[in-house]
Amino acid sequence: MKLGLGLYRHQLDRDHFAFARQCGCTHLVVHLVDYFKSAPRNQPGDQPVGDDAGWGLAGDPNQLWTYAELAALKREINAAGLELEAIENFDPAHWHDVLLDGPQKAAQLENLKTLIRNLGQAGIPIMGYNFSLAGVGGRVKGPFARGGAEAVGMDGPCDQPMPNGMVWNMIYDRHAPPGWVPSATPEQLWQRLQDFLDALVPVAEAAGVTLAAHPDDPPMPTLRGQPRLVYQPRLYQKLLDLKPSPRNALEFCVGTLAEMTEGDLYDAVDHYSRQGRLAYVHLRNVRGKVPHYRETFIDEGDVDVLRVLRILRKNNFSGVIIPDHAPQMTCAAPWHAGMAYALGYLRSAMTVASR
Ligand SMILES: [Mn+2]
Repeated sequence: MKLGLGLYRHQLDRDHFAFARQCGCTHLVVHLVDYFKSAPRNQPGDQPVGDDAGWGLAGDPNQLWTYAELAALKREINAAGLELEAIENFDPAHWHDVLLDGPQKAAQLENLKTLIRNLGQAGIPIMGYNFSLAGVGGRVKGPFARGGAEAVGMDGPCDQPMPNGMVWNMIYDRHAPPGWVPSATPEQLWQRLQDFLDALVPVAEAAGVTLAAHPDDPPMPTLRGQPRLVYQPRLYQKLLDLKPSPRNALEFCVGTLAEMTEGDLYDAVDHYSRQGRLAYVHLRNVRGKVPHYRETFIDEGDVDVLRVLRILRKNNFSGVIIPDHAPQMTCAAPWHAGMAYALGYLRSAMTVASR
């Protein structure tokens, strides 16, 4: 098991790379989507939360991440003494019609294939994604963690419809006509995922890139009137079985699994890690379950983190673990302090779990 840190786009600089090294990380997971673009109510600094208007504007539909850009990023990260393990999340600008089954679906599937080939050529082994219409929405922020540290949570369901031009909690078309995105059925959404995997997995196999699926965060059966795919632990198996291939794998989010209402978290960790299908792991703690939960510090909350690590170790998981989110600590550098705390705890717990 290896320790990693996730960095947002605005954090991709030498200081953040040095910070990761100083915290004992050997690997980075990188977000290239700018979640904070033109978003006054969603300022960079921590994980994006936003409001009903989503996080912000999606990127440039005509600007795919190029091989040159990816290779340069990897070189800088390697020069800082770190490995680039994964890119996390596609930009809604590049795949909105794959999610929505819209008119540009075929062209956008070709774009995603190009992206996967670019990753493979640059030697980046994993592409994390979240096949979701509403995306990570409907959450609240407050002094929920120990000592009043600011964290994220959920206070009941959120089913206000999504405005036209929005998907994955971002705006991809500012000039969309007024109105709401019609609700898909769960069957339609699973079919769209099947189409995505049928198109992408063979390309990922040829490129040597693993596709890694994040579950729905928050794991509600519906959000903003749209169905969700992986909102119970057993539904991850359905995703794997749609396309049996080692390149169809999981961005295994323990915190999100802990927020699910069915099943046993430790059974789920055992079940999926035993199959060798975890591309990488998000590990954080949480108190409660949807639709009422709070993200917490890594050493409070419902999850026995050491027990999770021991199961991963037993099943020979050798990939990267990152704290996907951490509460913001009260100081001049709230994000850094929160992450340093989580990473220090995880580094120690990984040592203990390996004995
Ligand atoms: Mn996660």
